[in-house]
Amino acid sequence: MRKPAKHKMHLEALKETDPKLYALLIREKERQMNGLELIPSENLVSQAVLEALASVPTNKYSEGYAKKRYYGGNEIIDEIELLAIERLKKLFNAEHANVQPLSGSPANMAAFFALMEPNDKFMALRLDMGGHLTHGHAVNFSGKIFRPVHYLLDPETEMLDYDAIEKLAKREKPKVIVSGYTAYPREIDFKRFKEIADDVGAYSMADIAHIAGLCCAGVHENPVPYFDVVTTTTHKTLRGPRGAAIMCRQEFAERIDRAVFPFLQGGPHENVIAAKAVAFKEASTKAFKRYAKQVVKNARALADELEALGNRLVSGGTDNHLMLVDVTVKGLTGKQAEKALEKAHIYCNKNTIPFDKRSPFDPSGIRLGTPAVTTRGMKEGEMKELAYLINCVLENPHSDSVIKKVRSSVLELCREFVFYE
Ligand code: DSN
Repeated sequence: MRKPAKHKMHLEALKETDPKLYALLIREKERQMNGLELIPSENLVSQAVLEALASVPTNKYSEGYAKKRYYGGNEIIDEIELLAIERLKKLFNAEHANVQPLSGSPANMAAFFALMEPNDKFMALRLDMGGHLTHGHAVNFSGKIFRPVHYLLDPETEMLDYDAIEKLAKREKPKVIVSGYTAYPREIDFKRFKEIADDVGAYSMADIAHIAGLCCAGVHENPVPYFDVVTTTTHKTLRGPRGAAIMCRQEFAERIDRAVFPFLQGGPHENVIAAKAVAFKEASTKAFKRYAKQVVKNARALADELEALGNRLVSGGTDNHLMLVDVTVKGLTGKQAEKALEKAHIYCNKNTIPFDKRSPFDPSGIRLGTPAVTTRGMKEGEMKELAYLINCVLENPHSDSVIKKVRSSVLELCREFVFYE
């Protein structure tokens, strides 16, 4: 893979009219370019995506759907939205797609309300095991309005235990079974999930927000063609603008569309939908398939090297774009590790590990991922170096001189792999 072309932010007018905000945006771009982004849910979008985001559909109200809007003047907006829908359907082999969800949480909320009534029971993985807040956490709508029954990971392997999930499903008879996670480093057997759901008469729902880019590139099993409903964000491995989408079988199309609008949302953000259309086109290219493969290769290289340097990886490694490192082995908490790495311009997030004895505010682990550094063009060699740098910080979190040395190596790498000019 060649190093990606350099991309630009166009801020000429802002520079004139609002120098204060202009300066902040430039500083944020510099921060992104002068650091290594290992938060697995973040990525770097192309200049074409940025241009579509900053385009005139932001001026337009278009409540409703193509040809059924509540405002006039939407004939071109209809074409933009239909283009995004057609591209997404083709990318994932979906029968129906809704590209209006503003973000991952509202997408999941719409899916839940399309499939369930308040108080209905559903199954999902618990947050501290790698699930998401919207998968039934007590502080979230999903745990307040519906009745979650959580499955857990196997305490020995720290992986999904499909036999235990099947047993629980047979006992609990949920209306929906949710698979797809926020912090699970292993491959998901979606076919098995579908069989379990069919067996107990539950709807199959997958939240592929994290792995969507891997699914459409054929690097991870794609559940869309045979699952009832699949939600995703568009800004993680899919490398599009911040937003979300829902795909489903035709029989759920009307329920999904009505749950997004008028039930949950108002006017869709059509400039973002235009940017989604750009990203879906990009994701259908051979170059994107190569990118997705490299994301996984890079994650494996980073995980292997971290392990070789004496770190403990949850489940012993990774099959996808992310990994969890149990930093208590190095005498640290997740919060301390995140902060020390941040000083060295290496960005990650503190994260619970399965059966964590610590609180989510200062858990035992950190979560690392390779989507953004792979977009910058880095490969296995750089991952090896990165593992060494991360390990230096984890072993010397209080040493200013070590952090300074690591930071200067990080800056050197960053200068070699510039993405935004
Ligand atoms: N915030 C996302 C993540 O970091 O995985 C999930 O919503």
